[in-house]
Amino acid sequence: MDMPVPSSFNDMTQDEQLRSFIGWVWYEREAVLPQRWTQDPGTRVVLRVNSAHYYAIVWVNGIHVAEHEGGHLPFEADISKLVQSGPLSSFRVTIAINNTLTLHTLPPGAITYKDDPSRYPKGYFVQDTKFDFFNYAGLHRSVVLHTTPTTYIDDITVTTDVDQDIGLVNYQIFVQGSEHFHLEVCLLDEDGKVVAKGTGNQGQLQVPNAQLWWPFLMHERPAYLYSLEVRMNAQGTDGPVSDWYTLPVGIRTVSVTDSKFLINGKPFFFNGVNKHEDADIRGKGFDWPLVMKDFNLLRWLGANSFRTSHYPYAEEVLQLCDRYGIVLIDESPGVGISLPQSFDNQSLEHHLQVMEEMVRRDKNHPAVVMWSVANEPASALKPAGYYFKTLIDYTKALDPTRPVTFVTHTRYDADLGAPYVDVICVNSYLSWYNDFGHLEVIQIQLETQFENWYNTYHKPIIQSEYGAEAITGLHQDPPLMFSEEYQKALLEQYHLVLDQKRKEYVIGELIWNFADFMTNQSPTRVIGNKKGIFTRQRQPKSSAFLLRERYWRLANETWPHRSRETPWHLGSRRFTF
Ligand code: GCB
Repeated sequence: MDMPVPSSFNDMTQDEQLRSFIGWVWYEREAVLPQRWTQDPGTRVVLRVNSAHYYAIVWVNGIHVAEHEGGHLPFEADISKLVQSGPLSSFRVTIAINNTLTLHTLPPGAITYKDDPSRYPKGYFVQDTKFDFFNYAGLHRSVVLHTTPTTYIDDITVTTDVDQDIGLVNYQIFVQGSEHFHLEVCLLDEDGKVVAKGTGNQGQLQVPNAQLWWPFLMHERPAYLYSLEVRMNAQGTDGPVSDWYTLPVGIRTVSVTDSKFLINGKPFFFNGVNKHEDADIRGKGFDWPLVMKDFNLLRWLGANSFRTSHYPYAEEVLQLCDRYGIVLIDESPGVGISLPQSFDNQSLEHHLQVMEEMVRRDKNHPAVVMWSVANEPASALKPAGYYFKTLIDYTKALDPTRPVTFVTHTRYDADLGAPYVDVICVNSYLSWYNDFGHLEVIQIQLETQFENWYNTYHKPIIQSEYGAEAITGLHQDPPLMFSEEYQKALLEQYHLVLDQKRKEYVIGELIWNFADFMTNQSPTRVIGNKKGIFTRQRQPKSSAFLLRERYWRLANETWPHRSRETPWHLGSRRFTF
């Protein structure tokens, strides 16, 4: 059958068996390459798969070229030899994908065989997961072919610092294919003016009177991006080779005190949301109109941040965050780690590998201000202490410039991972999963939650999830659960405490969730999770207007010196694309 890419395959047909399919699916197509690519031995042809969920094996003309575990991070294969060996300019690419989750995958899952013949047919099994979103599968992001010269710029690492009004841009460049090369770097401002130059594979550029990268609504000129142009010249086997790459660079600093999160030395508050990559029909497939709509809604809300719950999002999303000044907590797919087996060495080793791939992919985005290595693990289990210490130490070694956290729902006095995080991120669903229907207990319980955590750890705290389900259009006053009124009233109770604690050590609030999203079927889910403040089709519920009023007000109160953002302009519109 024809299958669009990018897209999840699950919702593409009327076939329930395909929707809930577990096992191998096979993607295959022919591709035609320009003759230039196939005839020039100085060209390196690369096949890049941006996301294949979950386990993928790739063949070119039937020859195995790559294998990758993990559904949210890219991988690539150098296929030059295969496509340059004959006169053919077309070739066949085959990608087999298996969406089975085990105790050692991220996220973990388990296949349970039901072997009671009086209740289940022979060989019957189900995929169990401990996370609350549908395990969509397929080629979720683009598969691209691109070229480089045979000696090429393989990677760049940029870190930034600020000394008085001088911006410091530290760079390190990795070249593959030759030992003998010459590198020139050049930093340009947004007007294209060169502001600093350097040579060699590492160094520091100094930018006097640097324009810093500031979050949306925190400054009159947010999200300032310089461009780092890297040019390489080398002597290849067949003569001189050159390669160049341009990387957007935001100059900013991030640091954490015992009660504050500082960006460029100033306290930053996460007025934000949690999201999912999720929508009708396409499932987790990347979709530009959807992404654009979401960013416009974020700005309409006055939200300045989100967490990539519960896995790394598409690179295009991170690029837009850089451009708009939307701050990110970048989360790994370590969601639902709940059984002791998922804390063993095999799982830990894979988790370290995922952090390595994620940091390598996302390290240069100024929008990313913190790594989250997991969401709601069973962090009271004995092995959790060693597991999180190792994972967090490793992530800090990979990137010494950003704080690291994981998001917890364990009690403050039982959490064995919390000692190792820089910021306490805590989820709670007061008056939803406990004391349901009793909004009157939220204030006292939330106050207790914050005080317990702060008095134990003296670290800043983010309320990293809170919320309630609301079926859009369902009204009930006085508020009852699942009505729009109840969702709104619950948020208002949280806000009363958050307003107080923001003055002390609470540094952020991330609503669960930005939009309704698909989950497994269960007696507590009505075609998915309905805790969105927008519907799955991105229409606002009453709570969205409440949040919008709150986030714009908080931004105006906290950062009053910024020039007023006019969200709507009259007159003609200019579109860039
Ligand atoms: C949580 C999870 C999130 C769920 C949410 C809920 O704590 O982190 O993935 O969707 O609760 O709605 O139950």
